[in-house]
Order: sequence, then C-alpha cells, then structure tokens
Amino acid sequence: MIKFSREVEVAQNSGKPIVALESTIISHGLPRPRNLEVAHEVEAIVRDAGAIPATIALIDGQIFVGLETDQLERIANDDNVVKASTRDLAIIEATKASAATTVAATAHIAHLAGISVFATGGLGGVHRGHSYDESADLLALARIPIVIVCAGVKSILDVPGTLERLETLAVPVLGYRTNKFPGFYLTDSGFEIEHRVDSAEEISAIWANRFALRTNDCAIVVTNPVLHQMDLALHDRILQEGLAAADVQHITGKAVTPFLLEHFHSASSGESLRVNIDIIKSNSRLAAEIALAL
Ligand code: PSU
Ligand code: MN
Repeated sequence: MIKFSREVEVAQNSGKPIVALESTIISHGLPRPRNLEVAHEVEAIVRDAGAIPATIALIDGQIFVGLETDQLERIANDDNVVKASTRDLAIIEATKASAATTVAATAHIAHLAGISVFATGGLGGVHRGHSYDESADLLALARIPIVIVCAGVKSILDVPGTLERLETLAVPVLGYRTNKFPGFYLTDSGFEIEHRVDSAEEISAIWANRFALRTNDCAIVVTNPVLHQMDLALHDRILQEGLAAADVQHITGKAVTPFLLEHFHSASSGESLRVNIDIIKSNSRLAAEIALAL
C-alpha cells in the first residue's frame, strides 16, 4: 500500500537511518511560498546530519513515504490537498484524493514503514476552552511506538490539559536539555517536565529499555525548546485575538489549528513564521541525531 521514494528505498535496503517528516505543516501550517522552501531546507538538514528524510503524504490516493520534488510541490501549492488524520487515510485512498498527513497519520504510516523517528513542529492537544476538542495526535501517540521530536504542544492549546492527557495515556515526555516544557512559539510554557535528557544516546538507551520492559507500545515525546522565542507580550496578545476570532467565526474541527496558525503568521508580521521555521529545522536536526543513535 506504500510507495517509497528512491532515496528512502535505498536507505531501507542498506539500513541507513531515516527520519519521517509530516506534510500538514507544509500544506496547512506555513504560508506560500515559504512552505515549499522550508520543506526542502528541512530535508537538506536531515541529509546533512547523516540521515535520510521521508516526508509522508498521499498523492492521488497513493501513500508515499519520501516525496520527489514534483510531489512536494503538489503538497505545498495545490489547493485541493486536504489535511488527513488516521481516520481519513482509507477514505483518501479509495477516493484517490491528495492529502497531507497530520502527526497522527504520519506516525501511523511511518510505523507501518518501519521508521522509528519522526520530526514535527508542535503536537496537537487539548484546545483551550473546548476540552472536548482534543487532537487525534494524542490517541495516536498512545498506540504508536515511535520517537517524536517536537517543540512541545502548540501554545494555542490548553498546555496543562494536554500534559495531563499525556500522563493518562502513559506517553513518556522528555525534555531535551531542559526541565521546562516548551511552548512551541515560547521556549518555556511555564510547566515543568520531570525527565531531562542531554543526548541522543540517552534517548536511544530509553528506547531499548522500553523493548525489554514491554512498555514500548506507545510513542516517546522528545521536546526540544526553540532558542529564540517569540516576544511574550506579542504572543499573548495575538493568541487572545486569535481564539476570540475563531469563536466568532465558528471555526470548528480540523480547521481550528490551521486558522490559529495563520492568524499568528499574519498578525505577527512574520515573527511567528520565523519561530515556526526555527522549530521545525532544529527538531529535524535532533531527529536525525536520534535516528543515527538508534
Ligand atoms: N506543527 C507545526 N505546524 C502544523 C502542525 C504541527 O508547526 O501545522 C500540524 C500537525 O500536522 C498536527 C496538526 O498533527 O497540526 C494538529 O492538528 P489538530 O489540532 O487539528 O489535530
Ligand atoms: Mn480538533
């Protein structure tokens, strides 16, 4: 059911480390034309670090692990590309549509393809003021054994609510060189994480121990804080405006997160975009180091 890019196929046959990359950040998370440039830059970072990038998406109903240049362009620029979570995959296949995959869907496909490390920007989670709106990312992470590198959960979300859900779902959360849970656009969300790791080798040891202990039926969340965060006052102001606008305009379902991200990008005149790009690049670099260590 899966087609691999040439590069990923060669890597799999020779046992080279591979890093899965999600595509919703390209189609729905970053504005054009920067989205396509960033998609290429991120792949280059993974290669420079000694691993092979596998961006995952569906093109005309076919699942691809690793995208060729024209396919990446399609995901970045085609208005008909939808955002697909795990529940959508079989439907997109049957209807031969094209879709970018969320964290949940990318993790699912990466695991099917035998890939153990995955980089994204920020996880989905519990939405502020709408605690019944919880990203499918959380339940996916609870059942897919994969290392996911992220900058915490998006600060547009209910961060403490999401941390509680991760605890309930028994998904381990590690701070990479920090005990402060990162807040996506912010280096520190204001919440603590119990476990700090300082190297890819430590993460690799944890990964191996989980197999021995049979606690390896879910993901490991590695949180990597952004170095230069958004201005805090600007962040808080834009967030309040965005949440209010989403309510007034009755934005619901899978449109909520892209709406809020787009609101940030336009209202911060590029500041949130700079941070989001920093995040995905630094997470991809760390994911490649972890893939090598595994
Ligand atoms: N990280 C980013 N930008 C994004 C996303 C993550 O920096 O656009 C995407 C991921 O695909 C994630 C999705 O799975 O946002 C969450 O959407 P929702 O809240 O609807 O589950
Ligand atoms: Mn939702």
